[in-house]
Amino acid sequence: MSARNATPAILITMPHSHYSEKARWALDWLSLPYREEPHVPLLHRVATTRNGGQSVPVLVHGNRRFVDSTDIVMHADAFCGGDLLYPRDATMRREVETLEERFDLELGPHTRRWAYAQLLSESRLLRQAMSRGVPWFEARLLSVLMPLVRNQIRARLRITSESAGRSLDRVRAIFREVDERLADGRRFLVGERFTAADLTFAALAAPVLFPAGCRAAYLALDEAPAAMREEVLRLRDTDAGRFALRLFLHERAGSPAAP
Ligand SMILES: N[C@@H](CCC(=O)N[C@@H](CS)C(=O)NCC(=O)O)C(=O)O
Repeated sequence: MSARNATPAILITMPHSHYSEKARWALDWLSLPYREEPHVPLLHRVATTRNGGQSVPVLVHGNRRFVDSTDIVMHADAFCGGDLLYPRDATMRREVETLEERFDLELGPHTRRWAYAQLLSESRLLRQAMSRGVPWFEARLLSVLMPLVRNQIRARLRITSESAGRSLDRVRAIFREVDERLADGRRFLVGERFTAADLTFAALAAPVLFPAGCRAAYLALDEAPAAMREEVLRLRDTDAGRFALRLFLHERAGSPAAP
């Protein structure tokens, strides 16, 4: 048995989390064997704090713990031999890491805040997405915890209609930057092949694109409120939106289904 197969990893997630999708996509793309352990919001902290983290995703690999999606992707890339999602060339690698960090810090929080603002009133649909694949007792508990979960999300992410509007502006601005980058006809954000920069952009844009092929648990676009649907269609109809959808189609397809 190869070293790669000897130590199947555990990926602690929440089913609807786009940062979890980022890590999951990387593990799938690199064919690093893992078992996913999805949890509902709030109860995820039992699993993450036990492993030295807070948020999801957390990767437990042998006796090592990785408590941030970027650390997970970097570890997985290095473990699988390197020069896969991060180019060996130092200048290109720096460019990939800079974009990845920008998407992590800017795109991810703003797509999430805008999407939650549209969906917090859709309690039943939200609960369905949040409980996909979780242990049965967590799914049961979530029906009781749902009002608390919604309040906590609203408070922690400071969701108001004004902040959601500002987040949408920020998402559009990042999409315009990506449009400009792609304007010279390039197929990937850095260099000639798929990297962690592309993966991170597409995964963290997922809450505003509802991409086919995404393994995060989302409702179907036609179940979303009309105003959300219209905005998703507008964002899909941009070069950046089409780019992310293409990445899901060509770089994500064929990966094992999420639980
Ligand atoms: N910087 C972290 C951000 C992860 C993150 O924000 N995860 C959210 C879900 S998308 C989360 O776990 N929120 C609940 C919490 O922080 O306990 C990463 O890249 O892994």
